[in-house]
Amino acid sequence: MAKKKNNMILVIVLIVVALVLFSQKKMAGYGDLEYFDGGTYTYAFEAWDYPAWAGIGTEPWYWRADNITQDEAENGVSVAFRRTDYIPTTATYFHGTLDITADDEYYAYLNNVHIGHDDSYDTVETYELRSHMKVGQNMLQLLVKNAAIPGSTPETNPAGLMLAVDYGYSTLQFPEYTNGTISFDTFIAEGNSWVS
Ligand SMILES: [Ca+2]
Ligand SMILES: [Ca+2]
Repeated sequence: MAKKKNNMILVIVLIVVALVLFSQKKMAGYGDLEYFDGGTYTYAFEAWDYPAWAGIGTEPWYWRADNITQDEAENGVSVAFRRTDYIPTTATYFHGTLDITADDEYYAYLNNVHIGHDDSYDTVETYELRSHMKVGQNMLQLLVKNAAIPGSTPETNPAGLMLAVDYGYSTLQFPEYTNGTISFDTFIAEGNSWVS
C-alpha cells in the first residue's frame, strides 16, 4: 500500500516538473546567439577561457568555435553574429539594454540601426535599446573582428564576444485617470507589475 502511494507521489512530482519545464521553454529560435557560417546561422560556442577576460562582463564569452586558428590569430578574422528576440504585439510598453564588449572590436546594430562600436576588449559598453525596439521580432546584429597580430597564437590573441541583453515589456493597459484618484503608486499597489 505504501509503495503504491509512493509511486503515485512520484508520478505527480514528475507531472509538475514536466509542466514547469514546458512553461519555461522559450520560443524556438529566440534569445540564442548565432553566427553566420557562410551559408546559414548556427548556434555560437562558448569561447576558450582567456585569462585576461576574467571578471569582464556578466555572461560567458562566445565565438564560432572554442578557439580561433593560427591563421586567424596572425591575419585577423571578422565574424557576424546575431540574436533575435520577440516582444509580443500586445505589449503596451517595452524597454531594453545591451551590455557588450568583444576581443578585439565590434559594430552593433539593432533592427538595422547602428547603435555602437568599440575596440577595447576590457571595457563593457551599455546601450539603451528602447528607441530602436519594436513589437514583434527584434534582431541584434554584431560584427566582431579579431585584430591581426603577426607572430601571435590563438592563446595570445584569442577572439570572443560578451553580451548581456535585458529586454522587458508590459502587456498591461494603464488605468483610466479618473477623478485624480489613480496614481502610479496605486497601479503598483494593486498588484500590477512589469513582465521581464
Ligand atoms: Ca569594449
Ligand atoms: Ca584578439
